[in-house]
Amino acid sequence: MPLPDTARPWLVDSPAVAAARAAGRPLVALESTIVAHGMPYPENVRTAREVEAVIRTHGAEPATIAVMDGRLRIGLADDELELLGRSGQAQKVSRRDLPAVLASGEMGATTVSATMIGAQLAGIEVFVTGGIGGVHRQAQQTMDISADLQELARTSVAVVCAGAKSILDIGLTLEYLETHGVPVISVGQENFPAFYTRDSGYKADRRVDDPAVMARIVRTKWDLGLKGGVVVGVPVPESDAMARDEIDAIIEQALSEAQSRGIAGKEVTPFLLARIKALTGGRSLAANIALVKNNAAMGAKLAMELGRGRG
Ligand code: PSU
Ligand code: MN
Repeated sequence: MPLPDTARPWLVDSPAVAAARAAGRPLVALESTIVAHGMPYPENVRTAREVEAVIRTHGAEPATIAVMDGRLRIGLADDELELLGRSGQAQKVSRRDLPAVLASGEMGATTVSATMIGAQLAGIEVFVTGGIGGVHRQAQQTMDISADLQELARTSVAVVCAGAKSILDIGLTLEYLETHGVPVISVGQENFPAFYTRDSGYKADRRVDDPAVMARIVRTKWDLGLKGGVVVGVPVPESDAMARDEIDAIIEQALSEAQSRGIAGKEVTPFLLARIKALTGGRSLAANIALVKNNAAMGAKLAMELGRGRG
């Protein structure tokens, strides 16, 4: 999809991204909320750099997306990544927040939804993250459904993740994606993964292990003019997965704390992530780091296959 002329002034490629484009090397988008709001410093910045390195190892070029100096930045230099991860100043930016944060010149960390928007505008077809947002538990009362899901319904980017955390109602999240025609692929197993654990207990639409087959599905969807994303769920590596009973109990506790403190709106997810981190004594962080790097390898392979098909 060509970039609208009115969007062009708001976007800027990093030198590394511009060079990869010129060389015809596939790009892989990365989000920045996971850096600014999803992990503590300095592990966040270190992980972001390691994830970028994994993508390069597979022949693609990473493009971490964020808002800085009134531009939607497609790719960040090392010092910019450091600033984003260390300053604690970045706003959490979803679709709703993007216009105001861009127009204000504030620094913004993009969620899955805003990163998908940036990726599509920049012509990037694959985006790697840790976990997607979804339908929250009790959404029947709160109507708390992540903007990530609407974005997957409308924006044509393949999103590689380790599933959704069970802070969410994973069953309802999958129902929502079905309603909006978003294919959900699981890699190496039938069931959709649950971030810290490999099995959510819910079936994905389809198991696909081969990135070439995955690329064909993604390309076919878009060839047909069917707008919207594809979710690729890669289970956390066995050796890094957490024990289900342990993480379930911690999530229940974090959820009840959020409720009793009246946490709402865009604060809910960051609050839950921070509490889970504290309550697991950092063990959740190790799993989180391992799964993002694992996702990066799959995302890069998918981007290479999609690039080959285009070639
Ligand atoms: N889930 C995670 N880690 C994260 C997020 C979600 O396991 O860092 C972040 C992502 O940026 C995601 C956002 O897009 O939280 C969703 O926020 P909300 O639930 O407010 O839509
Ligand atoms: Mn929400």
